[in-house]
Amino acid sequence: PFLLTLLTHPVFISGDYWTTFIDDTPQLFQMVSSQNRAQKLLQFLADLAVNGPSTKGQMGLPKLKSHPTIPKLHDRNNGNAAINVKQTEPPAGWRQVLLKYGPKEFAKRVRNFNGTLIMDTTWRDAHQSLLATRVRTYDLEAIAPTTAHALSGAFALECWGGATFDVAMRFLHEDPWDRLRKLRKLVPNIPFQMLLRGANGVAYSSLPDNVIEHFVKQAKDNGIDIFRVFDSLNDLEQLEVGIKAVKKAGGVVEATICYSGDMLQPGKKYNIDYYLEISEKVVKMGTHFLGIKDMAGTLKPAAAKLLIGSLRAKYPHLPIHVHSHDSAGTAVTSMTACALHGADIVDVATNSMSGLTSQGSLNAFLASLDGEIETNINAHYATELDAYWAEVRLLYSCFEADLKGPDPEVYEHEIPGGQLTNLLFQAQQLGLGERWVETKRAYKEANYLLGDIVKVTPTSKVVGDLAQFMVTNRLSADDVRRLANSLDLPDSVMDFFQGKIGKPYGGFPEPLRTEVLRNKRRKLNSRPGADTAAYDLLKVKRDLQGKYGSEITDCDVASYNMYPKVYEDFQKVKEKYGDLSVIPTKNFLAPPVIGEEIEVIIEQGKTLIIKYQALSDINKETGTREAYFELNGELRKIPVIDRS
Ligand code: 3PY
Ligand code: ZN
Repeated sequence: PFLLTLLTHPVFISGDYWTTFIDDTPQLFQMVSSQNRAQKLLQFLADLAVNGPSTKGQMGLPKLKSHPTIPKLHDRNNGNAAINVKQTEPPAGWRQVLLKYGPKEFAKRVRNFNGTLIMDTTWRDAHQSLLATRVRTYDLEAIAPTTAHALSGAFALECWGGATFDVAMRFLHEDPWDRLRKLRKLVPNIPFQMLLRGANGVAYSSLPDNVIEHFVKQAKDNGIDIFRVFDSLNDLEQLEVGIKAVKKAGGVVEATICYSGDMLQPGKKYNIDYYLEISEKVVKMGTHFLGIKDMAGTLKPAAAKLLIGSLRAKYPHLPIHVHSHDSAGTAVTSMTACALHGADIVDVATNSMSGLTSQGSLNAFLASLDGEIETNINAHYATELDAYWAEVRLLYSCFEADLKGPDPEVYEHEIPGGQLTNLLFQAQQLGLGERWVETKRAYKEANYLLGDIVKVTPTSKVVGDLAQFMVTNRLSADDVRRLANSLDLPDSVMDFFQGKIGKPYGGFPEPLRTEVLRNKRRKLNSRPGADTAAYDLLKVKRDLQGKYGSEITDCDVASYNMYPKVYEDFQKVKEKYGDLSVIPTKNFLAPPVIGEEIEVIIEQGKTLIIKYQALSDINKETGTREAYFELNGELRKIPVIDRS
C-alpha cells in the first residue's frame, strides 16, 4: 500500500518532487499507516463474518443498535437546561481535594464530611460480576464526560484492577493501560479507585515484591488515585506488600479486610473478635482508609451494625469504606445500615448494573436513606445517567449468566459475587446447567475441606476448582480425605496447600495438607514473594523491545510481568488486527450483516465508513471465502480461511 500511495500522490504524479519528498510529506506515512490500520480492521470484520463469534449468543446481537444513546443531564437549578457535558468543565470534586492536599488530608476531609459518600463500581466490579468483565473501553469512554458531571460528588469511581486487567487483553484484545489513560483524561474531578490483590498484584498468585512495586507505580502514574488492597486469606504479610507499594508510589491506601461468612451465626471462625483483632494489625501498618470487603454479600444488616459500629467506636478518626454484593438481595439494606452506623463510604452501582451478584443500586440506596443522610449525589442526574447503562447491558446480553433472582443460599456456600455468575455461566456454556445445585453444594464442602478459608480471588478459584473436581469425579469430602495421597488435584489446589497463596488463618488442615503434597511439592514456610528472586525489569523491557519494537513502555513490562502469555497473545492479535478498541461493541461481538454500514473513528478526524457488501462461496481448493467491503467508497476484497 505504501508504494501505491506514493505513486498516486498528486505531487509524485506531477513529477514535481525531489529527494526529500518523503521527509517533507509526513502525511504520506500517516496515510499509509491509516490504510494499514483500515486493512487490519477489515480483516477482523471479515474473520468474524466468515467464522463467527467465540461466545454462544453473540449471533443474536445484530438486532440491537450499535451505539447506546448518551443521555442528557438536565440542570433543575437552571430551568431544566441540558448541560453540554463536552463543552463544560465538570464541577470540582474530591479529586481536586486529593490533588491539592495529598492523601492524609484527603482522608481527614472525607472523614469529616457530614454524611456518607458513595463509590460507583459500574466501571469495574458491576460488569465483572454481571457481564463476565466484558464491558469495553469504547462504551466507558462514550459515557465518561457525562459521568464526570452526573457523579461529580462521588468519593470515587472504581474503574480498574481486579479481573478487568487480564480480561481486557485476553478477551477484549485491548490495552488496560490505554483504558486508564483515556478515562483519566475525561474524568478530571472524581478519584479513580482500583482493586489490588496484595502480593498478587492483579494476577492469581504471588509475584516478587519489586514486580508489585513497579506495577503500582505505573498504575499511579497513569491515573489511579486510591488503591483498595486486600489479601485473599487476610494474610497480613501478603497484604503489607501491596500497602508498602502504594505508599511508595504516593497513592491513597485503602487497606482492606475481607469479610467472610455470616459472623452472626454461633461458632463461626470469622467472628467479631477476629475482625477487631485483625483490624488492629491492619491499622498499625498505616492506612489512609480502612476497607471492609464483603465479596459474597453475606454481611447482613445486623452484622453491618455490629461490625461497622464497633470499628467506628474503636477508630474514631479513620474513614471506613464498605464494599458488598447483592447476591442474597440485602446489599442496599446492609449498606444503609453501614451508613447509619459509621461508614464514611459505601459501594453501589448504577441501577441497571446493580442487584444480583453486583453491588446494590445507587438510586435505591439514596431512596432508602430518604434524605436522612447527605450523600453528595444528585439523584436526578444518577437516574438520567442510568438510561445509558440500561442500553449497554442489552448490548452485552450474551454474557449474562441469566440469574433470575437473589440467592440467599449464599450464606451457606459463600461464593463471591463475581465467581457465582462465572461458575453458572461456565456450567451453562458446557451444557451442565443441571449440575449447578451440585456445584454449589460441593463448593461449601470444598471450603470446609480446605479449612474454612476466606474466599476471594485467588482463593475462591482454589475452592471453585476443587468443587468442580469433586463434581466431575463424583467425590464427597470424605472421599477426598480418604484418597488424599493418591488424587491428582487441580494445580490451584496444590498451590494453595503448598503455601503459594499465603497462610490461612488458623493454619492449613492436617493431615490433609501433608498427604496431598506427598513428595510432589515442598511446603513453603515463609511468604511466597520473599522466596522469589526479584525480576530484572530493565532486561524484561529490553527483551520486549527487541521483540515488539521501541514503543514498548513500562506499562507493557508491567502487563507482561502479570500475565506473560496473555500479554504475548494480545500482541499477536494487535499485530494481526491492529487496535480493536475503536470498533463499536456490536461489531466487535457479532458478525456484520450484508448491507450493514459501520463507522469507525480510528483517531480524531479520521473516520472509516465500512460497508459490508457480500460474501463469496467457499473455494473448495483453498478453503477460503472472500468478504467484500466498501471502505470510504472503495471496494476491498478480504480473503479468509473458513474454519467451519
Ligand atoms: C477480584 O479480585 O477480582 C475481585 O473482584 C475480588 O472480589
Ligand atoms: Zn466485589
